Amino acid sequence: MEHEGRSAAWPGVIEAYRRYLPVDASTPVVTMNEGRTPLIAAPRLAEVVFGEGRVPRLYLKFEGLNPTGSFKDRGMTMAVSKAVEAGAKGVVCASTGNTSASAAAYAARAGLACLVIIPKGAVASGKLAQALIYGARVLAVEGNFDVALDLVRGLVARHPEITLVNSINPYRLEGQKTAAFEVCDQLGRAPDYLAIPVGNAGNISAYWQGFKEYAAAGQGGAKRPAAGAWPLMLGFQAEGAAPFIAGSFVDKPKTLATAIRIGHPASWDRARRAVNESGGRFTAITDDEIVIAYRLLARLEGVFVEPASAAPVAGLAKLTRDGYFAERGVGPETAVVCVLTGNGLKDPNRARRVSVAPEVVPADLDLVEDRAFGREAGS
Ligand code: AN7
Repeated sequence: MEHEGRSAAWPGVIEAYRRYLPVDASTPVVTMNEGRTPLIAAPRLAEVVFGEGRVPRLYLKFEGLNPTGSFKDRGMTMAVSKAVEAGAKGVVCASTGNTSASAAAYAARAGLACLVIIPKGAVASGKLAQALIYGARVLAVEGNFDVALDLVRGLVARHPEITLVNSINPYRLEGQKTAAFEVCDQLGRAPDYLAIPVGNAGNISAYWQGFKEYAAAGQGGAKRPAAGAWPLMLGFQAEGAAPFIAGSFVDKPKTLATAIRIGHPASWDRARRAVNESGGRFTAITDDEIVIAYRLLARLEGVFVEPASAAPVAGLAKLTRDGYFAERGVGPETAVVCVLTGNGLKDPNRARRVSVAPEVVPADLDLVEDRAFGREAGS
């Protein structure tokens, strides 16, 4: 590990990667010790996703284990620290849910007010619960995320004392790029492929920036001189909310993966550049494919994510079916990292809806045995 906190408790991403970040000794660091999420080997899932034959090594970067349950905390520690440094009175964001949960938590810790604008009825229950309990003021607008983000831009134009903490705030991506550093540190090199869901397109842009900066600093590529020092970037969107695949903005985005129900991605140019420069691609998958991947992650690897985070797993399976990996000669020496952006507990209703409800049984040993082991027992 390259970070300076190696022998002490993990200090959070700003202290761990301070030399790569726009902070100095006077920046008040607002942290919940986010980052250092596990990179989990997933051989059982890999067999199913990549099929028989030359199966690459699949790793899951489980960002759902951050303090508020998503990757947003990496960017929020930076954005809120810089807001405090600049003397902001509060922070504001539009959100499909995770940004608001993270902003509300870091604002609480910093003693700042937090205002959140969400699309009414389109935020998973756990995320809304978080924003509320952390003490944010939450306004639900009749409109989608893109409408909410426009409103927030208008608000900060009128109230410069409030800092916008969506990913158009450059400090957000600075923080989020540390995930790419960690992947390189954990793997001992840059992966060959990086699979990631794409909504507002900040995260794919941040990873790409991170891989390039780490390579430029001599990190992440040293053990693999023959290959590139960065991965091919594979961005995945839900079919009903896939502006990058359509090549233009989508006005009425639709998908059950509410986190990525976004039609006008703010980081449009940066994300396209990440994919083009790396030689990767954008791919759309259906909601049905997302749900299959969502269940497979849980059943084969014990990893419970929210639906948006299953999108890249669904996408890797689709690319395999389309012959993408066979053409490229992947095998056991190939490392594929899949970014699992959010925790499954964010959206418990979805998990229940795609599962068999528990059976009610009388408290009787014979009856319980019968139900559990008898002919009627479920699979
Ligand atoms: C779990 O919270 O946009 O492409 O407002 O919550 O960087 O936007 C969330 C996005 C992927 C997409 N996975 O990341 C918000 C918000 C999860 C997410 C994305 C989001 P970006």
